[in-house]
Amino acid sequence: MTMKLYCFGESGNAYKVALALTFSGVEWEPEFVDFFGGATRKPEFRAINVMGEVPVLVDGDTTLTQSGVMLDYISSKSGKLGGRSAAERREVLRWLFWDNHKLSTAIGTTRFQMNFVPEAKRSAEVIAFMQARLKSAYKVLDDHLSQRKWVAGEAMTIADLSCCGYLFYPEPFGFDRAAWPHIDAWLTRISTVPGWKAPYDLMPGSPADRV
Ligand SMILES: N[C@@H](CCC(=O)N[C@@H](CS)C(=O)NCC(=O)O)C(=O)O
Repeated sequence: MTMKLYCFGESGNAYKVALALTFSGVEWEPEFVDFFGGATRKPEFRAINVMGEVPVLVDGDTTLTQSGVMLDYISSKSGKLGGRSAAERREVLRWLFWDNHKLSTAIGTTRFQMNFVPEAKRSAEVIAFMQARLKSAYKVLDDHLSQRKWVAGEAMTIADLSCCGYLFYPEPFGFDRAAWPHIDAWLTRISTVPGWKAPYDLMPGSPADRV
């Protein structure tokens, strides 16, 4: 059965899941959510996800929210991208939790402030604070990748897909890819895996639709 991913192009959390579906060869289709038109605040969407967040993944009778849960589901169901031993799977989980707490959420908030909030409502202090925290996270990831090709284990896993999700976006959020050579090489490694597409080529909706 074809899985349905509720998503929109700007959502890095949805992009992680779209990459996992694509790389694991699962049949899927996007269901566009008009996030910038307020769709996630409407009762119809809250009936699908009480948390009011994108992404949502539907596979037959199973509805999942939280990108980390979806990544785990896709790797378990497809037998791909999940780590090859119990120790590797724990390492995968460790980086999924770290990404959700320290990397993706901080990038999402910073990028939203810098690009999608009306200019008059942007806060330079919030942006500077978030960017300082993010610099520490980039260093953790860059140092980790200086010793290895993939985030967890000997091959690409869902930990890579979770951590890379926001780093492929073109809008500015204070991330200078050239300043982090190991992250840079790892992003290139991921983007050369067959099937890879940039976020706005993999999911419907982009900032260009709103100009
Ligand atoms: N931890 C969640 C975060 C999901 C999330 O923050 N999604 C954003 C779009 S990328 C959203 O829908 N935000 C709505 C809100 O926070 O009200 C995940 O990994 O799925």
